[in-house]
Amino acid sequence: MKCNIICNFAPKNNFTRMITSATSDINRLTCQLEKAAKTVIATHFKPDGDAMGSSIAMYRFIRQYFSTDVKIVLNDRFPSSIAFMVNAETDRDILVFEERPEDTVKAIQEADLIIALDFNAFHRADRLGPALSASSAYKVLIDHHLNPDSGAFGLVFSRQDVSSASELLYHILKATPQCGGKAAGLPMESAEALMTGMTTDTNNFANSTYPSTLLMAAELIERGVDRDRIVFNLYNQYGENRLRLLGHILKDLLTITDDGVAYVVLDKDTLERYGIEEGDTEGFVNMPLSIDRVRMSLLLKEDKDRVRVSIRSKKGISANRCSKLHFNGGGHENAAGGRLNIPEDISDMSQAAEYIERHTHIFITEENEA
Ligand SMILES: [Mn+2]
Repeated sequence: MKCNIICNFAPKNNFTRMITSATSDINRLTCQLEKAAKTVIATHFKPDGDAMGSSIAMYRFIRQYFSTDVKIVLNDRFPSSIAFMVNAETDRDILVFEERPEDTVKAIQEADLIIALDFNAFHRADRLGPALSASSAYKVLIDHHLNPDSGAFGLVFSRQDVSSASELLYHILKATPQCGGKAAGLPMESAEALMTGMTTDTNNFANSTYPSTLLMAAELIERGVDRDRIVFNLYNQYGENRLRLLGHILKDLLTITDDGVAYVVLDKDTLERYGIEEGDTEGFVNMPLSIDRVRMSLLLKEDKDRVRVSIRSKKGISANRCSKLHFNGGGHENAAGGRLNIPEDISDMSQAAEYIERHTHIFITEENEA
């Protein structure tokens, strides 16, 4: 039986009611976990701190309280900068499509329960998308992006007034009968992973921080989470190359248009020259927003056959809308992702700057207010 329900929490910032008023949906989730023989946890491609944090938290929670077999499926491997979250035991249950395509697809096909975290539609799982869509498993979405593809799921928890999927999952797990409304009911690995995911999605409390976010942080610290260690692991463990590249970007690569659009294009050569891995450029796209006249910031990275785009904007400018209209993507109001396809959008990387300037000019002058 299918039941499409948008999880109806209480009004914004009323976190006490927010946690309790979705009881029936939460019961439905735990009931599915009790019934399931094989559960698959899925998240978006190029998994970041929130994607991995929420996935690992869900995984450890299931392992602690349910007997279902559980696997985490990824399109591609998580960056080494967040590998501290993944212990050896958890890693054995992670299937990466780019490394083991058949096993990964088989796990999805055999699952009778799929839990999708930190993405709003299956195509965001890239090459896992078709198998996830085709599966007849019961599907649950737990996400904080705009425009969830609700029709593709039996149960939907979708909120935009939370910092992260990790935060939303925290409130859900805490409210399960297993946790009994207490953070103490969470396995320690879940608690740590949720703190990590929330921290990366808020840029360490710099954005999207709500009362419910701070409540979560307080309760997790009380639960015993070593936040100092998490922050150290996230922000004090980079290689020298990252800061050297940042210097090069700020000195030579950053362009700011008359519309107040800052952009940086990182081609393969540059990324290789500095030995940049996935995760190393985390946070770079936010930096130009510190400049008074910059209203929107874009970071483009060449990646195999396409160009990945990150967009951040100040209040009043919709990164989500700009990405949807010009960069084949979307996300949140002030933080979105997208891509440029070669050769559909640009013939090669040398065209990227011109594309950005032309399209963001149209967007800023004509479409943002529409
Ligand atoms: Mn997220």
